[in-house]
Amino acid sequence: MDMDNDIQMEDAVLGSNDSSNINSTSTENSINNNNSDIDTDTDTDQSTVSKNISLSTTATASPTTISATTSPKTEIKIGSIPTSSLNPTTQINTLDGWIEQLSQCKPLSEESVKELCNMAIDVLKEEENVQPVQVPVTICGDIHGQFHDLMELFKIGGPCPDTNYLFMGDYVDRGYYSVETVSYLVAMKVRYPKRITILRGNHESRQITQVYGFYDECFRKYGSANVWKTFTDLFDYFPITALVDNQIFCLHGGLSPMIESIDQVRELNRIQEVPHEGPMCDLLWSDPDDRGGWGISPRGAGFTFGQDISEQFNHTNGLSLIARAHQLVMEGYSWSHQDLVVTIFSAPNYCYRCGNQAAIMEVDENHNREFLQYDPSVRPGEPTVTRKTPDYFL
Ligand SMILES: [Mn+2]
Repeated sequence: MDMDNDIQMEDAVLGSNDSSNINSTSTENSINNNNSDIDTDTDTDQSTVSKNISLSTTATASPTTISATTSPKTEIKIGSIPTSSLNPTTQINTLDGWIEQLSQCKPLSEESVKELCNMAIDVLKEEENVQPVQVPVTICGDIHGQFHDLMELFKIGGPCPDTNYLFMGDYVDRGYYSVETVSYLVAMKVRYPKRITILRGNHESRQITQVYGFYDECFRKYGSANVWKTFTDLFDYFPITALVDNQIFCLHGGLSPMIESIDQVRELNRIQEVPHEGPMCDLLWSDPDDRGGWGISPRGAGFTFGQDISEQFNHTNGLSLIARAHQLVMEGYSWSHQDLVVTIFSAPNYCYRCGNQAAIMEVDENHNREFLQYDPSVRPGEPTVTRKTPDYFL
C-alpha cells in the first residue's frame, strides 16, 4: 500500500546558514494554526526556514541567573519567590498543584513557568551528557505536543512515579499542546527526578521551534515570547543521551562520525543551543539507513548511518542496543540493523492525520523488552480525521 505522498517520514529539516544548502526534495509540512489541515507547500516552508535563520541568529544561550543591575553583589533569580528558599514541603505542594492543573491541560501562569524552569535547571544541570538510568524503565519516543496522547501513554505504561520513564525528546512543535506537554513533563521531572529522564530532541531548540509551532503557540497562549524564551533556555540543560544499565544507549537521533566512544559524548559541552553541525547536532539529528557507512541526511543536519556503523559502535561500547526516536514509524516501533537499533515513536496519528500507531518499550529487571502499542486518545472537539489511502488507489 502506498501512503499519501505528502505524509512525511521525517519530522523536520534544518535550514543552514547558507540557504542554498536547503535540500529541495525535503517534504516538510507544518500545521496551519487556523484549521486542522497540513500545509504541504514545500516552497512556503523553505522560505519560512530561511526567514527564521536570520531570526535565530539573535537567539543565544543566556545565563539562568541574572544579576540585578543596580547591585552587582546581589544575585536575584527572576521569578516571584527564590525557589531555593522554599522549604521542601512547600516545593512539593507547589509542584503537585502545577501537575494537577497541567493534567487537565490547563497551562501554568507565566510566573509559574519561570519558577518551574528555575527549579528544573537546578535538577538538570547536575545530570550528565550520558545520563545513567536503571532498569526497569519504559522508553518513549516523540510526543510533539499531543498532550492527550501523552496522558494515554501514562495510562498504557502506568503512572509515574510507579513506573520509571525515559523520554527521548521532541516534546514540542506540531501538536496543539506543546506548552502543556513540555510543562507537564518538566514538572514531573522536578517532582520525581530519579523516576523520569527527559532527553533533548532536535525540536528542543530555539531555531526549530520558531518554524514548527512552539514559538507561535507560546505567543498565542501568553501574549509574548517570554515563555518560549524561558523554555528554550531550559532546553540547553537537557541531557543529550542516556545509558540504561550500561547496555542500551538512548538518544533522539543517532550516531555521529565524530563519536566513536560513549566517553566522547561525556566530554561535550552540551549547555548550548543545538549546533548546526558537529557531534552534538548529529546525536539529535541522524537516522539509521539500509545503506552501509555514513550518508548525507536529507534533513540537512546529521547523517545517515549503516549497519556496519551500528555494529562497530555497539561492539566498541559493549552495548546490546541503540534506542532512538526521531522518525515516524507506522507500528510505533521499528527494528533496524538486525536488531542493533530500534526506533520508538510515541505520537499516535502524528499531526492528527498520519494514521500511525504509537509505542513505548518496557525494559524489565532482566532486560526483557516489551512493546506496548496504542492508538490516539479520543477527545471531543479535536480533529480525529485520519487520512488513509483513498480506495481508488487499491
Ligand atoms: Mn526529531
